[in-house]
Amino acid sequence: MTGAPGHRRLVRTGMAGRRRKQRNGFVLALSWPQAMVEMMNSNVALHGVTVLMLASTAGLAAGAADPTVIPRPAAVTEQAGRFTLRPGACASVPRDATALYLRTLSDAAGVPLRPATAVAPCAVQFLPAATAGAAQPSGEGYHLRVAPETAIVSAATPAGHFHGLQTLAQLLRGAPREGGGCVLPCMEIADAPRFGWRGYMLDESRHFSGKAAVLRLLDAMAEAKLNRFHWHLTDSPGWRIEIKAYPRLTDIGARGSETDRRPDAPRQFYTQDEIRGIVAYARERHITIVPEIDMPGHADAAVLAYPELDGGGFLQKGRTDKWPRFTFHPAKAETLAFLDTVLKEVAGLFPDAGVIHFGGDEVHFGWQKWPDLPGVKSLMAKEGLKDLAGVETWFNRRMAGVINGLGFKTAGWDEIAARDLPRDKTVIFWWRHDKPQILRQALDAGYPVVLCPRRPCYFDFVQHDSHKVGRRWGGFNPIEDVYAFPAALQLSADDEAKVLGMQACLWTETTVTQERRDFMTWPRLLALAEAAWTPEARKDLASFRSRLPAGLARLKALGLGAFDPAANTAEITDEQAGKPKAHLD
Ligand code: TNX
Repeated sequence: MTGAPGHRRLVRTGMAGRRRKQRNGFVLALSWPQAMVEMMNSNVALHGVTVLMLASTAGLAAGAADPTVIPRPAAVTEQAGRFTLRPGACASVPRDATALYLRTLSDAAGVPLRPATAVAPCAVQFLPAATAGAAQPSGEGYHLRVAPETAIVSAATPAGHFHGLQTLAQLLRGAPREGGGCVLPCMEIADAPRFGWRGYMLDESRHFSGKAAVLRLLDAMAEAKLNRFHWHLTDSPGWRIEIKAYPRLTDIGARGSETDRRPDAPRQFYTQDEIRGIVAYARERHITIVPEIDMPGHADAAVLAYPELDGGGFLQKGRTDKWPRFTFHPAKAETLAFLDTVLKEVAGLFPDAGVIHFGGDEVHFGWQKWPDLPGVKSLMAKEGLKDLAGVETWFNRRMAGVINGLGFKTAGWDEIAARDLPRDKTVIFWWRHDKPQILRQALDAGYPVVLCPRRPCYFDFVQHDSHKVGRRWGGFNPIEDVYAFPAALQLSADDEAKVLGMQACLWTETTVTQERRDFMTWPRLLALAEAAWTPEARKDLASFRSRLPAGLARLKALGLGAFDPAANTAEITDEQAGKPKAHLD
């Protein structure tokens, strides 16, 4: 392991480092022992992982210095020499994921590989962290050493190995071919994420994506090292998850969508078997799926199926189809028993989720009828609740208790920041970008927070000023804003420690077709992935732009359409995607 001497400058990440400007775009060659010394001296730790930032004033070969990897690795060191992955080479990969690892590497390199059999060292090796030398990767971090004879990924966890696999695969995909082999410049990468929660939320209710699209999405997310898929499975237009105890939820509640209100519209939902399969598929790719069952608002579909749960709603702009049954009756024994049972089945389907999201958003839009509901009146008297917000708080606490009792943390939209829920068992999703005081309140109260403010994290907002379809709210969400996030929040070190991470949310009111959902998602989700993974001081928009063409080509190969901001490609609207006219009775 030798680094090119004589032209080294170390830029540290961490709170102090983040404020320091990187004066050039190159990545420094630095040997690990020296890196270690610097690291020990610097005493900078970020989320328990020490990350080095290396920069150089020397002109290094671009291929190794800024490899075409998204998200950009925390530290890259160019080394002398070349590594060639030849057809039939052996790869020693994690035993429980042999097929996935071999397929990923073979496909990326375009050469067949074979699993390790003999004692002789393989060309590609996945090893425990202890073999990585002094600077040990931990958690989701990994080291990748591409040497003349071997490419070695070391990590302390299966997730770390998996992220290293994705980096190596991206390098191989972009590598030149020579004599049937795939050639990489030698280098070392030391990488670890800035945030532990790097996510994407998909609204399945307004318009349904379905299993094939979700699996494709999970593949692309895994390649970008995203690790949370927040699955918004219920909302007013449709209930999308089979619940065995309540079959009408899917017999009735799963019919139609935001743009198809026919009572005999086809049912669109995930069976429990499909969900188990998708959860397993995600788990293999180190993505945790966090299910959301929205309550007590956004409940029309469930209430349509079980009218006895009705807590009333409102009519939107005089229309009769939106949303007269917006809330669950918050104080009725039947509602509580129903939700308890639903949550129990959900908990069984997502055993590793850690968190169940119970929504909690926008309840006040539809609670006008609550004061007239007999159960609500008696609950208020019995519990001494002064107003409807008090009823909402009582309901939130009641349901959070159930979720916690099932062994999960509760997640909710930022409305629940005022509910005084247990700090160690509650995660707040800050979404109202125009209410920074709510983020402040949540952080000051000691809640862990996922950042997903409408601007720039809602992908139903348009991404280019010329685009006609989609939301705007004092602006829109171009890829540059996604990439820069969350710098504008100027999080202190204390704040950042409480921030779990960030996610994009695709609400699907204005995305009827999969083509349009993909168009709104990509490549902004690559920008979000880099923003969530790469240390702030290593983020570089020009570098990201230079790596984006490879990212777009890969999305295409995965069957995912995308906007190309550099070429300003045509907007995909549902009409262009060939969607038949919406059915609005
Ligand atoms: C607000 S975000 C909502 C969603 C909508 C979205 C549209 C949130 C917690 N509630 O129900 O789909 O805006 O941008």
